[in-house]
Amino acid sequence: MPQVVDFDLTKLRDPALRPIGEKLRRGERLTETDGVVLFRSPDLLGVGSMADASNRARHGDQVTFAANQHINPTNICVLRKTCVFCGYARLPKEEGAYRYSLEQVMAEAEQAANGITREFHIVGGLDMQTGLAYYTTMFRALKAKLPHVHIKALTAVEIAHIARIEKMSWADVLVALREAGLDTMPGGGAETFSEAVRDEIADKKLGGADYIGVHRTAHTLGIRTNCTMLYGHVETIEDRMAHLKMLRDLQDETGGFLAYIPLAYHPDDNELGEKLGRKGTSSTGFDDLRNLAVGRLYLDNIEHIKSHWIMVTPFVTQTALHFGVNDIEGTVVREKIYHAVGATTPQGMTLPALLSLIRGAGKVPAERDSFYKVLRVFGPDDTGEAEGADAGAAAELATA
Ligand code: V47
Ligand code: SF4
Repeated sequence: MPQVVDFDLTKLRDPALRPIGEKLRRGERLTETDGVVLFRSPDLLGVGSMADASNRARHGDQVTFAANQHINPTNICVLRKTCVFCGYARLPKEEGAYRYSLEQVMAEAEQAANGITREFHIVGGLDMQTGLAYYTTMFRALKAKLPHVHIKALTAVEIAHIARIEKMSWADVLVALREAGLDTMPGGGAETFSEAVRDEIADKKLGGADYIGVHRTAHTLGIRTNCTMLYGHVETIEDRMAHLKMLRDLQDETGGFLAYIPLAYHPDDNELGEKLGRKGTSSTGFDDLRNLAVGRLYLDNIEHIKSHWIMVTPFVTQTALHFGVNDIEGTVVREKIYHAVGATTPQGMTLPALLSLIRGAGKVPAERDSFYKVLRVFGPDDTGEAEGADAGAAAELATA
């Protein structure tokens, strides 16, 4: 919910931002029109300083991260030809197509057996062969082997896909997955909700209203989720704001979103990038920072704004800590989706690297669990070395 933010209006060079700064000072909610002004203003520092003030009012100088590991069990996807922005998916017989057996998933997860990982982030393609049983078996096996590890799995699009091939309702699929071990859901698959945009970049994908519908169902069942927006492709500023409005409205209704993560479009090795002639030109740092700042200011009912360093580089993520961001993607271990479309960032980050990134911005690092409970705050000289039995994942990471 909006809160009164003690903000110094003299920081704003663009007069168009002044009414927005005044609203912040009165604790008033921003409108979609305000959002358009924020996106269009040349005064990025003005926008950022408002987002920073709002973020500090909630989180002070603390920046959180989780020790997580991505697992992408299959890249086989029925939408391979129609999600033209995706470079990760393959048709079943295409070169590079893969589908992990349970043993392969467990082998990848074993990397976590040394105690590093607290969360698995599991997402993949819409594969006709991976129905409900594939995932319930996987989640049960993971929980049996590593009961302490949180399972954040399956986007709304994957839930709807499983429901369709199993002829079940979204709710029944979610209940079955939860019984097998699913704890929360990631926010992927949202792209940009505008129908015109979807027609151009993902015309067969679950629409915006249904993405919201699956998340509403999850929230109603008590399953918390994240939300995202893919930006920097063919969408307009108005499309972005209409998308954010749908997210904010659902959050008003359910309060089920934990975090918002804007995702920067990568144009390499996908049909859309070629069509747009954008090879090698990802989003700009300017736009990355602005998307995060607008997320913080407009989505006043979503507590956590996360920067995904894999997509926008660790350098932009570090700067974003002064543009409204209080949470950064964690250790990851191995990332496939963005590295299929031109991401040149590392596939994982060690604890010392994360700590120095956060401290380098003058912030205080803290490890969190998947529900954002802070597990450990790192003091200025804390290297993450173990401090007794409870030092946990972070300590192990320091030596990894
Ligand atoms: O929905 C696909 C995106 C998303 C490209 O919830 C692309 O904590 C850029 O949602 N360029 C999946 N992006 C990943 C995701 C996510 C990531 C990190 C954290 C969380 C969370 C969620 O990846 C897809 C799609 O929007 N994607 N292709 C591309 N060419
Ligand atoms: Fe499949 Fe997701 Fe890629 Fe679309 S974005 S082709 S649904 S893996």
